[in-house]
Order: sequence, then structure tokens, then C-alpha cells
Amino acid sequence: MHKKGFIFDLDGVIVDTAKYHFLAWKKLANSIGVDFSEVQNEQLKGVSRVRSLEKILAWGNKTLSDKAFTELMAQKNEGYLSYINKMDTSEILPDVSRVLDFLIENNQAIALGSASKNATPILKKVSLLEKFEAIVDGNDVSKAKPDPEVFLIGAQLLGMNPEDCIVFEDSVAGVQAANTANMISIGIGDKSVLHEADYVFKDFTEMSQEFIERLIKEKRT
Ligand code: B16
Ligand code: MG
Repeated sequence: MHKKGFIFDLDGVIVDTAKYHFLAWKKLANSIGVDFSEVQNEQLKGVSRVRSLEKILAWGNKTLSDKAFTELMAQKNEGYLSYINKMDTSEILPDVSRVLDFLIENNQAIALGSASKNATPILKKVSLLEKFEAIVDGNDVSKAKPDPEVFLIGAQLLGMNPEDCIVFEDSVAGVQAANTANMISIGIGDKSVLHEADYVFKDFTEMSQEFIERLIKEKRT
């Protein structure tokens, strides 16, 4: 029997939490007199919370004490969680459940590989937590994407070799992390942005059952 490890990113792949990150960062940035646009928010996708605040401060030409920095991080997360707390299954992106269920029916190993420290509560809110055999998130890694650490830990927890793993990612850094880990990278989003991925789909509605069956059977070349 063929068995592969399928590792899913969270934000932008399973749910669209980028819009909530945007609202929370915008409120925070504006409160310290810094402008923040949706275009800038794009640059924070897949980026850790610490690095995101560093970037916002740099855009606004601000420097802060360590204490103020930590306080702002906590404030941002509080704002973000107020949106997360209202999430439900209606926020699962199209056909994510179909793909997860197909993989489970076919006895495949499934992990989450996310930069977010809020991954477990989000998966609980959308009732998907029990579909994952392993969760690797921002609490488990010391090096952020494009470092492959998050996916390598995921493979290890699933008991799979990296070359037998497939990663679904919406960020350039995440695709690079999967490639460096020697895994098959599948970009979810825009082909021109995610051109480093082995395959790109606009979303899971475009991914056929035959394609997934091929992933299960094929060796990485
Ligand atoms: P948190 P992913 C990432 O999630 C988001 O894309 C990114 O915008 C966010 O800053 C990061 O998680 C950290 O999130 O503040 O919840 O720890 O795409 O890696 O699932
Ligand atoms: Mg993402």
C-alpha cells in the first residue's frame, strides 16, 4: 500500500485568516500612528508575529523598547483572537474538506505545518482538529519559513521521509521551505507568484481526485 505524508499550511490554505490578521494589525498600527494597507498585509503572509511587527515598525520608521514591543504583540493577538473566536465551519476554504476526507479514506498521513501560534484553537473552531495526526505550529519551531524546520518536524511526527511528503502552501516562503525540505510543493494561489512550486492550483476546487491519487503513488524525481 502506498502511504504519503500530506502537510497543510493553515492561513491561506485551510482558512482565510489573513483578513483577520489585517484588521488586527491595522488597528494596532494606526494606534501608534502608522499607516497600514492591504498591499503591506500581503507581505506578512506566512511571516511570524514578531517579524510582522518588526516590518510594520520599519515601514512607519518607529523604534520601541522591548517592553513596548511585547505589549503591542499581546495587543495584536488579543484583537486577532476576537475575530477567531467567531469563526465556524463556514470559513473552511472550498473543497478543503473533500481533499482531507479523501486522504483519510485512503489511509494517508496528515499534518499541519503553520507559522501561527493560534493554529490549534483555529482548527478547533472550524471542527477540523481531529483530521490531523500531527500539528506543528509557531509554538514548535525556532526557525521561520523559508527554513524547512516546520515541515521536517511534521514529517518526523508522521514517521515519513521528507521525500514522501507533499506540502500545500499559499506563501512563497512556505513553497521555498517545502522545496528545501525535498518535499513536493503544491502552491495554492497565483501561478505567477508561486512559480517555484512543483504544481500550482488556484484553490482545491481545481484539484482532481486523479491528481491526488497520483501524488499518493508517485515517487519524487
Ligand atoms: P500568529 P500560516 C501565518 O499562518 C500567517 O500567514 C501570518 O500572517 C501570521 O503572522 C503567522 O501565521 C503568525 O500567526 O500571530 O497567529 O502566531 O500561513 O503559516 O498558517
Ligand atoms: Mg499561509
